[in-house]
Amino acid sequence: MRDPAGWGQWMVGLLLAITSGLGRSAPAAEPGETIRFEEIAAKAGVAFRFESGGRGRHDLPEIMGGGLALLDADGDGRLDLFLCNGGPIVEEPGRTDPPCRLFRNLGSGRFE
Ligand SMILES: [Ca+2]
Repeated sequence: MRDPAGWGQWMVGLLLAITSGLGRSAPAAEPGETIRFEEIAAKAGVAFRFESGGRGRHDLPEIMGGGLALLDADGDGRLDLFLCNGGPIVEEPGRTDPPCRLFRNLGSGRFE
């Protein structure tokens, strides 16, 4: 089952905004200033599309969605992204569920 509301992509965008801004101070917004968000997942090297793994049974793993973790997986001092898809409780023969992905933070808002 796809993510019709696009929440997975929205979450990735938010994470990129958070991880790329770690350690920096945000400039103060001026009164009446408009805050804009920009979709930078592809530019940052984060190619991930959330899949719930749903089979229409509405089991807990189907409705809970995937997950994410910010961790320094390679010990370089930069937070990496681990993005996880959902999945069914019972495997179906012949069906392969989309994998979870680890994106290593290269710095300067780039991941691989
Ligand atoms: Ca790291």
